[in-house]
Amino acid sequence: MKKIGITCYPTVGGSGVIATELGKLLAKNGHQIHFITSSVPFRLNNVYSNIYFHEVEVNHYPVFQYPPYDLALANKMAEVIDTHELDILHVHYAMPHAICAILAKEMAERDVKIVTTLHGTDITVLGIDKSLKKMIKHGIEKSDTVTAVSGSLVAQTKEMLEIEKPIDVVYNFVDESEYYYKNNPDLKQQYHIKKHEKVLIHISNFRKVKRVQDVIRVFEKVNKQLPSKLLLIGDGPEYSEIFQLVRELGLENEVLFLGKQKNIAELLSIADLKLLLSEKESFGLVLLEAMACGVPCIATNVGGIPEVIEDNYNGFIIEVGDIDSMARKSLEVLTNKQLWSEFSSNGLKHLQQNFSAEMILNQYETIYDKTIAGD
Ligand code: GMT
Repeated sequence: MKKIGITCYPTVGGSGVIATELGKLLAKNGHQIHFITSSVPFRLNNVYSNIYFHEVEVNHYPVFQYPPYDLALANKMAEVIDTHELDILHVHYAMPHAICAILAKEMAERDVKIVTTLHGTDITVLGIDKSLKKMIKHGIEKSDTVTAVSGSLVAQTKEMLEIEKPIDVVYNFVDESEYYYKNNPDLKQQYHIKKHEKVLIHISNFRKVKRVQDVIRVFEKVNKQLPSKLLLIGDGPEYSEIFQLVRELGLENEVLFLGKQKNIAELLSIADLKLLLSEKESFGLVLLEAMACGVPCIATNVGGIPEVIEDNYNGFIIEVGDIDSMARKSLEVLTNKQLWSEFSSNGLKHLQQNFSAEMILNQYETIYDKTIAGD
């Protein structure tokens, strides 16, 4: 049994999901888990006797122009390392979590080991920012072990930050006991979707990199040929622009804005096709969630996506912005029953072979053992 601290962004987002689900699986395997975050991670919705939550509180003194969250986090980490005798502090995201962990390790009396998992944005977006580049590099180099969620992210990190340190690829996973096809014929009806209408789905945080406008334009073309509806799940900075585009194209009755949702597996289970058309994506966890529910995917040829979707096996991979091809391939999957079934079952196979929760949990446990042993 190990005592493991976990720090992540606790609100909605793939990295928070992975960190929390990993914590839950580790706890099930007998480890003692300590979440050190700004609020209770949103996926931590039950009571677990060996999972603890330590809230990072920031005091808003008038002398501070900006409340020092990162320092408060480092202080809390150091406190938890010593009082709970942590063996490992596993932080998700180099910025700022790895930096805080390094500072905490210096302050703590106990020799904790730091494992940092890179999820993407800190490298692909922040890594380009000169004001943070040195800091991110420092966080990675001073961590005892670094993992990244795709081979593509490892390559990008090494290239952009000129890093020699080995970085292990540990793919993301889905909890198959939660994500599976859930038969619920009434749900389609509740959304006023007719039986014969095909359902396309997009799930994201509506940031610019997600190119949700492309999703709308692809759907417009599909909808001209095939009775269909588009479910948009999530919320974020591009929301109003997307809403405006849907109006301009006269698709208000065909596009359903569902906002943030919790029961994603149920919504995926009424979908026929998943679209993820981002210009940057280090992994694309939502693709795994779709595959687990038997939904074929169309996604872009960027970042870690080709490590998740095998072109013409469990979906199609298309160049960013190539709306015509995206629409053509969407129609192909949606109208060819045999192809759809092949993609659907290949997706499940691919998931079990490469991204099963058990397999990934094992990989992290091996990494913890090696890190503690100093290998
Ligand atoms: O995609 C986002 O904007 C959210 C971000 C996050 O913090 O969850 O996602 C990143 O981490 C996920 C979990 O590893 C990956 O599945 C996403 O591909 C990655 N996002 C990007 O690289 C843009």
